[in-house]
Amino acid sequence: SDVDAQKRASGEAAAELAESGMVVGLGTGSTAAWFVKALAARKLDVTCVCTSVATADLAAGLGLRIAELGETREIDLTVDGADEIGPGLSLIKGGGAALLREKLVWEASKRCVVIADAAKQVPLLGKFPLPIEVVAFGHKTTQLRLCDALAECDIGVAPRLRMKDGAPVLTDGGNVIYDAACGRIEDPAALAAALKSVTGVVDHGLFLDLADLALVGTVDGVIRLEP
Ligand code: DER
Repeated sequence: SDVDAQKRASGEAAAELAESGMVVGLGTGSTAAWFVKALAARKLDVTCVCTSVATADLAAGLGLRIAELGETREIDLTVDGADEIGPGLSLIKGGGAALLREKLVWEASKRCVVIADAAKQVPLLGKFPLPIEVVAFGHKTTQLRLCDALAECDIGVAPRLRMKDGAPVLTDGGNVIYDAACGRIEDPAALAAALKSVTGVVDHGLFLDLADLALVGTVDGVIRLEP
């Protein structure tokens, strides 16, 4: 499909940014998977830090050397997908339930590059439901506090527990995910702060001031977006 071709083109373009000797952060999701495959195909001497068990399994299967976050020197380059790319390369991530490990790897990286198909680029964040990672213990109580925090940001929606096959989706870290269909996020920084202030909230999918470059696959090829 066109979308898949755009994801693949952006992932392959990002793989050209890697060099032997680098420590490379590997993102999670279908676009990031194209990057991992293209990186492995280059047969560089790199050490990879993974943002999910799923990515680690893919990378190991392709023969990439893997190290745990914190066990290497600083990460030179992290490449990862996104659910939305907004103004200033502000992002919504977490569609793949990997946002916590992704954000930890991103914050430990010298350079972060987002890869995506053209549909991910939006004029304002919020159409994609914002993933919020919550400790499983008492999460229904935390959900009530999330409603209050969202209301304080003039977002009158109730976050919904993400389910799969009749059970709550659990992250690699054993937490649950709530998705808030905000619609429009006028002040992402204010919302990010409000969410983090709720006890039981581990983190959320707003990635602000973290992306250094976006490589977006379009019908006319891969375009570069700077913050
Ligand atoms: O979960 C994530 O953050 C992923 O990067 C996701 O946002 C993008 O997934 P996709 O590349 O499969 O669209």
